[in-house]
Amino acid sequence: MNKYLLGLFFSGLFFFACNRVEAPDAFGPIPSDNQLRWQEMEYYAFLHFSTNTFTDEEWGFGWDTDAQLFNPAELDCRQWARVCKEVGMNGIILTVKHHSGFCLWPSKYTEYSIKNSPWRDGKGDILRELADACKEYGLRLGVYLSPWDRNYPEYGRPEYITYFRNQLRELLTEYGDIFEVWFDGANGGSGYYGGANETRRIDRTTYYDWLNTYRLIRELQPEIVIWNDGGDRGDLRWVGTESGYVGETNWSLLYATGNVPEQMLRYGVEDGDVWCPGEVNTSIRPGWFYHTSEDNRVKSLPQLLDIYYHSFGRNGTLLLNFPVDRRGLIHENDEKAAKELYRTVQETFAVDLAHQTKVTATNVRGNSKKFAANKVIDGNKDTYWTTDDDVKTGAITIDFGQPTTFNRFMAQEYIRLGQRVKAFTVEALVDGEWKQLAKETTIGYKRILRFPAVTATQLRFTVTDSKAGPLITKTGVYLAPQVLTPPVIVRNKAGEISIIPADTESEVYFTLDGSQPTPRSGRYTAPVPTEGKVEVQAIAYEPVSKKSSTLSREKFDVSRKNWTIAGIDDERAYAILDGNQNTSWSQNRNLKMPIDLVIDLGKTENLAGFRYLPPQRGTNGIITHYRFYVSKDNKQWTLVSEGEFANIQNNPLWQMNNFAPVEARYIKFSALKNTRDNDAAGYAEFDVITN
Ligand code: FUL
Repeated sequence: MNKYLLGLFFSGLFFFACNRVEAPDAFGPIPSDNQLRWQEMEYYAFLHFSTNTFTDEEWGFGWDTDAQLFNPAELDCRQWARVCKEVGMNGIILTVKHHSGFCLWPSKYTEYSIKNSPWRDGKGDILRELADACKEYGLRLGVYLSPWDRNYPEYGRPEYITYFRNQLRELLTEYGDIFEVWFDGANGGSGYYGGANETRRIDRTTYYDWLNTYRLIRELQPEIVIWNDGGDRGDLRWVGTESGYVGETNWSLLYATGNVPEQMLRYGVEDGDVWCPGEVNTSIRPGWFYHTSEDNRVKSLPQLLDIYYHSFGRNGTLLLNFPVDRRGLIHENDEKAAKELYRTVQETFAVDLAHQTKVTATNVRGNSKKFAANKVIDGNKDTYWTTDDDVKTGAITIDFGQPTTFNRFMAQEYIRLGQRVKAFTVEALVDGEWKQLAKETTIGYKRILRFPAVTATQLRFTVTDSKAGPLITKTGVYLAPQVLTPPVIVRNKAGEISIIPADTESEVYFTLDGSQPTPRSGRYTAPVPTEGKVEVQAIAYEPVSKKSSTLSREKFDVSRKNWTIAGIDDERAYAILDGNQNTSWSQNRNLKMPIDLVIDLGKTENLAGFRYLPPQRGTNGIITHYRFYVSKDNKQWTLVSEGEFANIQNNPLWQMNNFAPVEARYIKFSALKNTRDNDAAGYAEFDVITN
């Protein structure tokens, strides 16, 4: 054999040997095919739509709202699907039945549905129209069927479970493939219940007999994933908040049985025995349902970007809600905001600076090409870089070949064989020296890091701790465009307006006359004294790039300068009038509900409503039921409003209530009940709305 043939023989043998290196075994729990398919969807829409849309509520009561009220004259499911597709989403989950029990499909099992509404003369089927639209636009379809039904007469009794399963059977057999079913855990207790009008408590762990319901679901839709925050473990978990984020450390693992405390929802558990990844659900507006009053409170681009990076940038998926409006459409403002987010994300991730670079690793499994470092940039989600079985740490170095500027880093584990990485660092080679950019914990399906732009010739990604040899399927390096965060506007009790920028580089410009601020309007330098009603609009402006942020806008009512909290001799109580949402005050712990808060407004005002912001830190003292009284003399009181703050526990926003205008100098807010059923009444802020 000549030298040439011998060389060929040995390199052939070497090639053969390399490619015979076996793939590692799975480590710990692994995702099912359904969970994997779902994870890769990454981004999909929630649509909240029901009678609530027409009553301006977050939680409807049921029977007391006539189905006749439901009449979305311009309803167009193709518009919903078009918007979702155009903003980069892959599916839609519709609230086919929310807590009020009203059904958006003509269920055979109830009269409380669109069949008794004027919409399409009672002959329509919203779910059918949506299923068709999803097919046309290539989107997957999911359903939210509320387990709590505040209308159904048998709720709380075994008969309701039969009703619930009958409805599920309709939904899962008559509308084609359903990718996800969503079972909300809310159970406020009180309801109309066919006229009983009472509080019905159920045991969430036993009442719904979930395991048999799951069996039925999987039989009808073998490819579905089940989301359940109220009972036995489904396929996916809630992340414990509706504000749009999951923990930076985020294991897609949970314990198969037992209670799930909030910590576990937020972070998953490292030694969990079942695969249960987190889905981040949040709304593009403050509320889940449409309220005209929130038309200008759609989340800004920086807020949406935070949600983006804090959800599927942290090994979650993002279920972003559009509240369908009274016309039956996704509102223009919501569409615009979601498109801006999509454009920015597209722009950020269009060019992967690691593509076509030289990538090396400290260790490669069996020295095999199959597991080599460059697998992280080959664009193939079925290949990965990994190490020998006894090596649990290792680094990948990306050599750009020239100074390269970037501010985002992305890494993905090959989760088919389990989630492994416990800790990693990212460093940049700047002027010949390694500089640490990040020191983080988990990766999972996808982790994206943001840091200030850096110019470097190399990037080093080191897995510093892992349960077993790390399996990295992709890394990416990007340069995101600069997006300025709009400033925060607050007014203190004295009436002084402060406008706070998010960073030190940008300047702030503002107006008080309702006009659009520009770098030629007043520049903010110090708190601005104001009296009475005022509308403040402000922008952040960066003089070098000449970029402006989106607009911040706040409307303030009468000044609270002369207000006093009656009968309270404690300065700390004034935290509720200081304009700072992060400070709060709780009434004396020895009081028993109802607990009254009496405020002297200092002079007679023409009152038309009030606003209450619950404590923003912790969950104690969040008031759910109230009565609101007014008085001219602090003796004779008139009740002007009473009711419930729906969904305030999961979504602790400003609660606004309007009533027929009335002249008064004193107000009394009486707390009747809180989310924990104890005697704590807490407030972050309290304000009035004048006519
Ligand atoms: C909550 C519900 O009570 C809200 O109304 C909303 O549907 C949200 C997605 O889940 O817990």
